[in-house]
Amino acid sequence: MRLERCQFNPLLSPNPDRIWENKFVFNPAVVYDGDLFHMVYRAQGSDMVSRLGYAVSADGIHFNRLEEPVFSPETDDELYGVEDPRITLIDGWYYMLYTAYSPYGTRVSLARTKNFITWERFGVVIPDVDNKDAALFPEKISGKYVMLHRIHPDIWLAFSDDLIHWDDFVKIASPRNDMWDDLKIGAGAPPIKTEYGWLLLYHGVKKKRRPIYMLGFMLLDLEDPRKVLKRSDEPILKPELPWEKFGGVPNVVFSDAMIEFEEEYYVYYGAADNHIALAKISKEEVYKWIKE
Ligand code: BMA
Repeated sequence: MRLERCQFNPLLSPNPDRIWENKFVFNPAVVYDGDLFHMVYRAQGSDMVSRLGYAVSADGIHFNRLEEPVFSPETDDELYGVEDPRITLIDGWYYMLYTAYSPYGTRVSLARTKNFITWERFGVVIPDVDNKDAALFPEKISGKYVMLHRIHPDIWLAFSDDLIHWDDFVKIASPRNDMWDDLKIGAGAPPIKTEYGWLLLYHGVKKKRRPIYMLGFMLLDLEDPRKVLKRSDEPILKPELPWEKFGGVPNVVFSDAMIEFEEEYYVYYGAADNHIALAKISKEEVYKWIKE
């Protein structure tokens, strides 16, 4: 099972005319509202601070960007930047988990919006521990909101009544020796519900002198997402093209976004921490893997 790259890749590249995004654009969150594809992407410019830009598209391939970032560091926790957004629609709000990066480390933070331009900020929601790669499930499970997060090198869950206070941390998956994901793993996109379980796109990193970031799937139990039902033995996307192998950070495909569009899943990914690209797979192929 492999993702198929879009022929128009890369979809977005750094913009030399804009000081905040003239170096790198990568790792976007994307949501589809039934009409438009909304992209919130990570950008670095001359000062190397990560900010989030906004781009919109009618077909999921051709995106128009706003001139100014829509989300920039505001607090001491965000001194070095706001990174790697993942967006989930819950009760009419787009909730964004992102990494706040500062001299204190990396922290999972939360904000929400209805229009991608104005944001309500809640700040750090998992304090006191280096953490990243956080994503929300789109609905409550057994009466609780559920979050995926990453305490190095594993994928964890946390549970909450109000999306702000999180506890009951539990580790659900770890790197696997001698496999493609043997160094560390983290959630990719917010999970998508299927009749077979929660489909979770995740990234795995292979131990090498220069580590390689790749993508795979996990299937989590619908009622008890602590149970991992299945996991990719081989990566479904790995760095192969020149702009995936060479760039800001070489040998990286890294995703924060997978959406359902007609009969396919669209996976948006950052390539070499430098460009934004799209790869697709039919639902049928994924279901075949689930059932095999
Ligand atoms: C991770 C995150 C990602 C990045 C990846 C590869 O730790 O910082 O934003 O794409 O490393 O550099």
